[in-house]
Parts: sequence; C-alpha cells; structure tokens
Amino acid sequence: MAILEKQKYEALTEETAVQLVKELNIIPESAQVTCQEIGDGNLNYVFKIRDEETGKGVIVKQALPYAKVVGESWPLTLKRATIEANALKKHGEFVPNLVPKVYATDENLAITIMEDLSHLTIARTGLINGEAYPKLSGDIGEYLARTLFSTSDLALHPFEKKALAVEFSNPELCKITEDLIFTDPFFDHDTNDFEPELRGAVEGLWENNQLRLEAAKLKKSFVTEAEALLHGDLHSGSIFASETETKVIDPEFAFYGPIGFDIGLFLGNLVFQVIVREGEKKTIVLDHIENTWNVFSSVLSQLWEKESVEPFAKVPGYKEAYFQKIFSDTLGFAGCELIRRTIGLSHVKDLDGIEDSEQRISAKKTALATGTALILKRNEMTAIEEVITFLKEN
Ligand code: SR1
Repeated sequence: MAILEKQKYEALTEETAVQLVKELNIIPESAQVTCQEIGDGNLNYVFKIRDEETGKGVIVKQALPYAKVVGESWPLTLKRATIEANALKKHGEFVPNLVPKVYATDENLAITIMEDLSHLTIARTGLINGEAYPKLSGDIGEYLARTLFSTSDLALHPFEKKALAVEFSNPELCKITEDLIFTDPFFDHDTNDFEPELRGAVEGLWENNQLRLEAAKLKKSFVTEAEALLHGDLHSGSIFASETETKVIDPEFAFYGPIGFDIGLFLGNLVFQVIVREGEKKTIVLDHIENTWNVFSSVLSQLWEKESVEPFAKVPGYKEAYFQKIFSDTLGFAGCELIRRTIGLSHVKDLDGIEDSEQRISAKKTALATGTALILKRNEMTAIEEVITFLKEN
C-alpha cells in the first residue's frame, strides 16, 4: 500500500484527484479516465475515478476541514482521514471480505484511496426501496463479533490493546457523538431540528427525567468504557450491500468504546425500517434484527471459547454477564440513535423521505416512543425475541 507524502492540505478537484491516482500508478498514466465527485455524506468529498478501457474503478475520499452538513462554520479535524484508513486496515485484518481494500493514504491531504464499491448500493437507500438484502444481518453479525472481539482485552495483550486505544484516540469525532446522540436531543438545544407537530412529543422527552437519567448513564458508558475498537458510526448509510455482498465503509468515528454501541446503531437504523414497512417486508427487517444479534452472539461465543486470553473467561457465569451487559447497552444505544435521527441534527431518509406529512409525523412519533422504551426497558429485556415481540406490538 502506498503512503504519499504531500506537504500541505489542498482540497482536491476532479482533475487533481485523477493526477494523484496516476502519480501513484494505481491507474496507468496513459489511461483515459472519467472522474465524478459522488459524496452525499455529511463530512467528505468522494471522487470516483474509472479507467474507461479496463473498467477498473477507484475511490479517492478526502476529508474536508469542516462538516459539509453544517458548513464552514463547523471546523473538523483532518486527522479523521487517518483514523478511517487505519480502522479499515485494522478491521480488514479480521474481516477482509467485509471492508474495502485500501490502496493508498496521505495524512496531509487527508485522503484514502480505496476499492470502488459502486456496483453496490448504500444499504439505507436499498432498504428504503424495499430491498431484502438476504446476507446483510449475517455479514454484519460476523463483522461485529470478529472486529470487536479481536480488538478487545479478550483477544489482546493489555499493552497491545492500550497502544491501539491511543492510536485510535478520536476526541473531536467522539465529541460530535457525545453532543448529537447523547446530549442535545435530551435538552432544548439549537442543534435540534424537528417539525412543529412534534413539539409536544419532544417536550415530553425533555421533561422525562427518568429517560434523561438513563441517557446520562449511556453517555457515561460511551465516554468511559474502552472495550474494543468500534466503527463508531455504523448506521445503514455506512454499509454498501447487494443480494450477495456486504461492505462496511466510513469508520472515521472509530475509537475505543463500548461494544454495544456499534450493534445498537446498526439495529436502531433497522428499527426505522420496521416502523415504515408493512407486512412481509416488515418481517424481513425484524428477522434481520434477530439474526444480527444471534450471529453476533454465536460467533463471539465461539471466539470466546476458542481464543480468549482472559483467565476469567472460563469462570462460570462471566460469559453470560458479559453478554447481558452488551445486550442491554445495545438496546440503550439503539434507543438513543432512534431519538437523535428523529429530532436532532442529521436526520435519516427513512423518515424524512415519507412524503405524506401525517404519515411522516406518525412514524416519527413511533420512533421517539420506541427509542424511549428501548432506553428505559433495556435492563429488563434479556433476549432478542423479547425485543422482536415488543417491536411487533408497537
Ligand atoms: C456533523 S456530522 C453528523 C453525523 O453524521 C455522521 O454520519 C455521524 O452520524 C454524525 O453524528
């Protein structure tokens, strides 16, 4: 893998992005190429470059020094590009088939050059269009179990684990999550964004001190529990999918945090689809939720039995307690994600894309109520089947 050494940051254009991949011989100098900026996320430029003759494509992703979703008034560290490239490489050691290949990085330019996955669709878009993605939950369950186990104290010498935790220290991006997921939606904060019809329901959240107390506990877990190297932003917009493939992208929020956070974000985003779908299509998503947890826990359990270096791993009851903690965290974080994507900064198309305003407001109220219940009931629920029953009834 090439590591470029540019002296200073400059925003790429379609022309300079092409120059760069040619300089690096990722695409030959003589090749006829096309280049398009295709980024539709909140934070980065994404250039897709294609060799017209061979059909080979590469992606050049460049971090912007501010959050695109807000504008230049919200400066953002460029170090996140290095975090993202290193997280793709680290997670790629454990699940090479589930992340894109990285061809080159440049810390000063804040770029990662990687495999083009545009034959796949962003899972959120596909799910909104009614896709079933039969491999999605099995692949993500596997991704979660292998990346989280392999970077935790269950698998690593404590020196190695702590060195990784230092390498992946990501305070600026964590602060975004702390504010946008855990704090702002539970207060009357100016980053919040919701329709006037939701004001009653939102004020109900702000007055619910039991809920705010539980949100505070979840925030504390997020801030203090360095359990494993998380993706850090594992929503359905961070996953490419097709009938036969799944690839996890965009780990710029990666850091050492609580294992349930990645699982909770993924499941929370599936819950939006449970809310908006009907009949058989809803059942498919409920099955994905159940299967994600089941695959995650069964693969983690096998890794625990065969590969754990933790002496306490064999103490009767420890594994069950460890899994129950992850389960309860997962539900709480899923609940926070449901609430923040409904009334906070940075919404989801699953809800905002509903054209009929009555239906949209009703779906958003359901998202808020479901998020609240998951946070409040997370310690009472002990099995994924209970969650499925609850989601079917609500
Ligand atoms: C300012 S960034 C807003 C959101 O986009 C990312 O995908 C994260 O979810 C973040 O919270």
